[in-house]
Amino acid sequence: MAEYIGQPGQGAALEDKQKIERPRRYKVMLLNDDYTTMEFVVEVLQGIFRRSEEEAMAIMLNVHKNGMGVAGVYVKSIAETKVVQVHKLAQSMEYPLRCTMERE
Ligand code: TYC
Repeated sequence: MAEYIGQPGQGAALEDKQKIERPRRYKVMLLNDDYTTMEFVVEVLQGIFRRSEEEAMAIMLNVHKNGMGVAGVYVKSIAETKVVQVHKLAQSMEYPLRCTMERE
């Protein structure tokens, strides 16, 4: 419950007795495969993860070399939406691109 302290009219301060926790964040990961084109992965990173062309290229190459990598970090509902968007777009193009999320 929030309560006001201080004198009325003197710029009352708001004190919140509930502990406010920072929402948990989730890493959305892209996984490498042998079939999805590099161009498509860059498009996904630009279109869904709002990365610049340079960032998208660097992330894609990191995933290509190391097997997986972080596309972005979000609160849970946004991360879940991104995973669904990636899979829908990849399926529509018949690419096997996989995307997962894990708690930061
Ligand atoms: N390894 C793919 C290729 O050589 C490119 C690729 C990169 C695929 C990242 C998926 O998450 C991925 N065409």
